[in-house]
Amino acid sequence: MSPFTRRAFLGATVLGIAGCTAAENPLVLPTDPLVERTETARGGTGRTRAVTLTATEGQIDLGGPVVRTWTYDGVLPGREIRVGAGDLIEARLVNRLPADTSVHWHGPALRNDMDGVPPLTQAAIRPGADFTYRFIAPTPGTYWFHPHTGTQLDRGLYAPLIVEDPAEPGAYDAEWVVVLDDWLDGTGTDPDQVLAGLRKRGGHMMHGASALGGDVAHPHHLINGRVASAPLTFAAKPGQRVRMRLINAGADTAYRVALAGHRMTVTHTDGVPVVPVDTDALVIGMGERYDVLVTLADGVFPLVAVAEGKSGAGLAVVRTGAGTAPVPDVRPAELRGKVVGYDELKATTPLPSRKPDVVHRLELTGGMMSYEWGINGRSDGLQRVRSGQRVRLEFVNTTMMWHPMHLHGHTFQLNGPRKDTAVVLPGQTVACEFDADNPGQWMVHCHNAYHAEAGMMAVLGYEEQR
Ligand SMILES: [Cu+2]
Repeated sequence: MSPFTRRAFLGATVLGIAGCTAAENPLVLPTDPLVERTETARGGTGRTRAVTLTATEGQIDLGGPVVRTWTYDGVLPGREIRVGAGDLIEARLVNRLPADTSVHWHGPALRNDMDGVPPLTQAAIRPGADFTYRFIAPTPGTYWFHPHTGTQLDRGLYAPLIVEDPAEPGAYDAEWVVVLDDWLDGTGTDPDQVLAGLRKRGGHMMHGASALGGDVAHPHHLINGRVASAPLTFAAKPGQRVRMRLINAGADTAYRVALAGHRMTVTHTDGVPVVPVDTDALVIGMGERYDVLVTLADGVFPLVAVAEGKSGAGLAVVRTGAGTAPVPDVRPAELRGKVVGYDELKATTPLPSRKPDVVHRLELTGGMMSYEWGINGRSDGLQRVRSGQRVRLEFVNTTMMWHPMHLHGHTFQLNGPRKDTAVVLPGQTVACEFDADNPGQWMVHCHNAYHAEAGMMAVLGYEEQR
């Protein structure tokens, strides 16, 4: 557990850790009536989707390897939650784990007290206890959910959250949700042991030929819970158009994804529509999502997710006709083709241009040897904003590692696309802007589960206006 997560954020202690002086405004806590008022103003459809998620320990078959791990309801990935934009999600989490847990809803601009970040936005859900998340999912998109507690993200606790667009033209015949994950839990180790080892011995950067290596050797790479030697098959007919929703649920692995024999048309970044762009392959950092359209050819085609800078890959099979199944280590030529970059992607509804009211510089700090990561050299920093401000965040990566930086409760505008998670390469500065329109206390952190737990996190805190 990082020093940060041990601190009590709720209540007056937040002022202490923030180094707040008497002259500074108090913060808008998750319990503030303003949070409720903001939710009410979202309106919504009046429809409710009620689900129960049971976080539980048990045996899972990955398609050969059987592991003891933690999942939602004994399945991997967990069952998807699918709603329409504006619907109310009522998700009861029952904790049958031997540890505290929480559920963070990754991507949607939801009410702050339902963001699932103990102790910042709620108390941890204790073993044997339950907690019901109730929030409007205001914006269509491909999202997902996972715990925001320790390294639990690197167990099997993740599932898609799909918010459909009632105005979607639906110009496709089928839709596949494709969840990528690096796996080590139950293979003779677990994420807590791995983190303890990184802290004790320091990490080893695994880069190979890629700038996007990781810190940890995950023995398996999964697509929808299956190892490459026992892949899932997506069946369709030649000529059909398919929307694939790609989600990287990994803890420490960027994936390079391609479908053999096909180009993909990118339509959404982190759930937000972009002007369509064709590409051979995509590189997806942890926490990122891409939606693509593909018109299927006739035959059998591997869908491959290569672990960048590591060995191994996830595999699924797309079958529209006759043909032999691909070998587990197939590497389609498209993987070496064009990879679309952020600068080639343009949001169809970009944030209107405006001078920032406040600029926060977030230096990503730390290193592999001591395995202490931070933002501006600390793990408990506070960046103050006020409702109505245009905020500019500048992520300045001073480290030798890359970091997928995620902001809760908002999407931000990059130079091109709008996203909620952005890869920042070693030595690189990435600037993003957003309008502060969702009051509360929000995490901004690295989505490498080990970096986050080793301290690379801060809070974007709304101040009360007086
Ligand atoms: Cu990181």
